[in-house]
Amino acid sequence: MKQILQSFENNIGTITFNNDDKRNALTFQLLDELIEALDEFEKREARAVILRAKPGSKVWSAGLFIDELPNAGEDPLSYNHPLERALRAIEGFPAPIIAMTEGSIWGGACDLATVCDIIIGTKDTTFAITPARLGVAYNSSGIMHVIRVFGLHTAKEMFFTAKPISAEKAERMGALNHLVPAEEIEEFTYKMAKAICFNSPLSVSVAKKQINVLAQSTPINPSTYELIDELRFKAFNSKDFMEGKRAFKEKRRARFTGE
Ligand code: YXS
Repeated sequence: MKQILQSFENNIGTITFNNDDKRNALTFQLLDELIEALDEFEKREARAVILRAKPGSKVWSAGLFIDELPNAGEDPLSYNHPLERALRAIEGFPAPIIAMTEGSIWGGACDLATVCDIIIGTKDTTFAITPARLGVAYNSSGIMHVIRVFGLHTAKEMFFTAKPISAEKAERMGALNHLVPAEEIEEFTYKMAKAICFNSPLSVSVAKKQINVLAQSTPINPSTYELIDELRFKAFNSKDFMEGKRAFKEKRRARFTGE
């Protein structure tokens, strides 16, 4: 069964998560289908794309599919991981991508939403980034997405507590462009997408690229990069990582030892 639904109308592409039984968890299959849908929308010269869950969803996405997380010693978020490829596909897509977020957003899905160009939510939209809950260390590009969108202190609170932050707080931080009533979010989002479609696609595309490049211009020297890589290896090669995954499957709180 396809784990995303896609449609294309009036230059607007729509991708709808279709993995309800697993709370739209981001499986390798769903992520590959998302990348393929974006490739098709680019060929059809989409002028805006909307990424959404089904209307009225309580969970926009539960994050990476934990059963597909690797064993100790392998990077859970390597450069060529399907999530990383999907994030780059969104960032590099020539037109704006709007995350229409109904429901709670977890882990890697928080990264997916923050890399979209615009996020529209309702009062039930929450954001939680959860590596600490599993005993892993997120990757640097994903951390940068969260810092850039939520700000330094809120990003630290999210990574340290692994607790959801509310739609109101996300809107105050500028992470949510708009917080609208649930019954209006679909009309509001498509109205914004249509307004974008009326503008010059080249000008909009160049603006997206310029803003992304300027926002990411942070120098980092190689030894700092190597230090971070070493720290991440320690985390995803830890007993805590294994305990985090086991606890999730056994539906119990993890007992982390810091090893
Ligand atoms: O028991 P069954 O077979 O029905 O399956 C259950 C859950 O196991 C499954 N499910 C997931 N399976 C794999 N990976 C997931 N991320 C995942 N989330 C859910 O879906 C079925 C229904 O789940 P259930 O009964 O818990 O639904 P609920 O409505 O009571 O609760 C919804 C959630 C989202 C609050 C709850 O499912 C939940 O807390 N899910 C895990 C959220 C999470 O910790 N995600 C982080 C994944 S790891 C990740 O993204 C990065 C590596 S990191 O951690 O670094 O950010």
